[in-house]
Amino acid sequence: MTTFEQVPVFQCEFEDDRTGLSKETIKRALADNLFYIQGKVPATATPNDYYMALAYTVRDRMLQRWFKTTEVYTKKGVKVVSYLSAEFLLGPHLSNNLINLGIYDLVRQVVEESGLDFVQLREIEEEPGLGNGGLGRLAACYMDSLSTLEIPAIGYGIRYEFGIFDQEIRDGWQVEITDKWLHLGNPWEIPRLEETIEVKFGGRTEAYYDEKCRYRVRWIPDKVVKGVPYDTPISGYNVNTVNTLRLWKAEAPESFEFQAFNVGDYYGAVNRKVVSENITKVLYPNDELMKGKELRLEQQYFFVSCSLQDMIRLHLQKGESLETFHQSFAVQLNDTHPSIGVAELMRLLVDEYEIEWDQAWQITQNTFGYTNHTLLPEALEKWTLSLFKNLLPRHLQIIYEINQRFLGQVRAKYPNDSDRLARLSLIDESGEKYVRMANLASVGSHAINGVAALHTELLKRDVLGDFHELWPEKFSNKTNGVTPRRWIVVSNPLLANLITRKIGADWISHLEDLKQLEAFIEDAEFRREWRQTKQDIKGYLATYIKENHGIEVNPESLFDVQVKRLHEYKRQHLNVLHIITLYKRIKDNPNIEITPRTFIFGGKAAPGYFMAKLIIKLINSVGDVVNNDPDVRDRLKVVFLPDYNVRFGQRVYPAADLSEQISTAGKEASGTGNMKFAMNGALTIGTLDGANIEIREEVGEENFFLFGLTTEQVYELKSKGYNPWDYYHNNPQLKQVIDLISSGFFSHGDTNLFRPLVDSLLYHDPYMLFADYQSYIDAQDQVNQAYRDQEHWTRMSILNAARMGKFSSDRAILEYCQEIWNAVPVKIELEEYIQGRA
Ligand code: KOT
Repeated sequence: MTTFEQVPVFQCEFEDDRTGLSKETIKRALADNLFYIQGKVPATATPNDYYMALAYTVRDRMLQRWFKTTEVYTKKGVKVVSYLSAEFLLGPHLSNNLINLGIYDLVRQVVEESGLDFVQLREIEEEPGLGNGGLGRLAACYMDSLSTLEIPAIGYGIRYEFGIFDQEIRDGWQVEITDKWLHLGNPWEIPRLEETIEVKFGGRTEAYYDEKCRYRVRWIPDKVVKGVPYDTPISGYNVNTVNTLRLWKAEAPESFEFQAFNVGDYYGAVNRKVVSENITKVLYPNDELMKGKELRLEQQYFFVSCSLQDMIRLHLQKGESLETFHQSFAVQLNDTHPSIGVAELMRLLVDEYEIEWDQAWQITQNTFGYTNHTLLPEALEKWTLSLFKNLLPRHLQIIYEINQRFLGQVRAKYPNDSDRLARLSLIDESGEKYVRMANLASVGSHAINGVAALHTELLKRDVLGDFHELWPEKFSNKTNGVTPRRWIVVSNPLLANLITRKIGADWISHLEDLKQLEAFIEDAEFRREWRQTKQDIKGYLATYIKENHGIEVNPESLFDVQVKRLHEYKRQHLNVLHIITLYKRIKDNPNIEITPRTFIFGGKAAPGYFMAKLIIKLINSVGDVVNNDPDVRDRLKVVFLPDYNVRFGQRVYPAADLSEQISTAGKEASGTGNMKFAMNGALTIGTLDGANIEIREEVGEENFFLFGLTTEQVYELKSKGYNPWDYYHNNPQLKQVIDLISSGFFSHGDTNLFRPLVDSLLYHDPYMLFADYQSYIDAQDQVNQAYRDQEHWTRMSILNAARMGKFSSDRAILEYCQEIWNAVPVKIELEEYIQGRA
């Protein structure tokens, strides 16, 4: 059993079933919640009933802190960070809250003493998969750190009824299944029906003169939708702060139904309701791809308008005037998805609260910060003018006005530079006209940041180069981080305990303390324990794979893992080329000495992304051949684990020996999986891309397997004309591998199946796999060599974990607080009987 002796447990002087932490009280609370909330007695209760009772028991123990935290934030003078994100990829709440409250072992014990299976109950929780990947998971890590650092904060987003689809693999292909995460209820959220907000859509605008003869515009919408807030508590680790994640659900307002009923249009009324409620039905499953769908813009505007109106209400409730709005809220735009907020805040201030344009603009710019998460051109958001005008006619006028004033400034600074003007304009007029959301976010924010050092440099040079020239002072880098609570303590309790036994538990909220582990590097017993821990965890994963997927893997083999969304730039297919290379070596020389490896893949492809789906099929097809070839003698195994999600991440990061971070240099903005692996003692094979560069700097180049072209070399090669065909012809090994795929060897003789993939590589290879192939294979050969020396490998593994302090989301959030948000911690004090002796 895991123990966290050093983690303080909140204890109570005075106990009741709602807050008490004695074993007896928790036991009674479980029984009470089962009866009074689930309406069940043990004789009829299902495992889900017990899970629900357990979840309510834990939630009850957060409520006092949550209430107190919210109360303090309504006080004058407290600045609140408002994190606006279309995605929050939270993952399961139960274990995380138990750890943050310091009651994991206690509650587990009580559950087991009550004759229940704690692990079974824990696994019942449906994870809220309200995000696609990195961007949404980052938002979740940041919420954890904001609470842990006692920063007043609120996360605003969308309560999708269906989150990221569940993935099944049939005949090697991805099949998408609806994610019905709410089907058995969600005990972690509380609807706040009385704080519902109205959002307008469509219609037209009308100019008029007010009573003071001022020119004004009013918006006459043709649709109004209600936004109902659902609040989820976000606990901090070992502190009283419990912040709020407020997610909006769309509902149709009654008034519209009645109107329709009155004219006898029953169908129309119900249909309108359905259409309104569609807004928050489903998460768009495209990662890093912009699709100009109207419903997507509706989603964005819906949650942003609800959130800004909510903030204004809170600000006014404090008795403040709107002139000081930016002193109450620092609003961060998680990429451009919420960037319509710039126009919406202007509309609210100017149209609804009658503030003069210039002052409203000051407030707006002082309020917003903008984080960019990608350089991929296909991910940059833009909306056609016609779509925009139909849905948000007033916002389009406001954007024109912002643009006119902004371009006036640009013209004054750079006279006669029409090309620059065209690039900076909020409207793309090069062909069909578009609103450029990155330009709107950049103009409307006082701070713009990238998510890793290289990414920020490229942002300043390329995508936002003109903005950087104009306002260099707005730009800064905030390298991403991840929360060590979820990504070490919750997911890897064995390693967490080993570390805590050596250096105490402070590292959990001060990750730089992991440095202290370096003092034990010469301690053979410590190295043995470290190795044994990794081995045990690999054993658990091997059992899981056997039980759930029927594949036998050798826990002694090197676990080589690539888990992330499927995308050509992430180059899962380069990994496959390596597997085939090894396979070919075995086939050519069955007795060759080879380091046994298990290749583990996981990740979802956007449903409309054919090439990504074909790569999944290729992985599974190669796996079928390799796993069943007697010549291989189980020395290589390839498993694609379906439905990669946060929960599975928690299982796989701790078990990895090798972390695959092999994107084409300049394409991965940061990556955060790379951090989770290294924190858990995996070594990285990677390119000089995103945060890999900084990870390598921290862990030392001798503890990192580097390969591939640099960003500069990628540009150079592209500009002088890259020809993948030359690499194919000049590298016999590569040629053999590609020819084997083309020959139908992995597709039952079908030479057409993988042709689109092979042709794309041979004739275009936009992500330059062929250029990096040999360097990748050489680096993998070094990995094999290194893994044979287990003592040395263990040292490298320890050093990787020990040097990951920088990549805590606590460090990242502190930087945002100091350099962008101007936000400071606010201690939440509890009454004596709740505070107890903690
Ligand atoms: C998706 C659509 C539009 C714009 C950006 C995205 C996006 C970017 N989705 N995920 N990302 C990832 O964000 C992570 C957090 O910053 C990065 O670590 C990762 O490199 C991005 O790919």
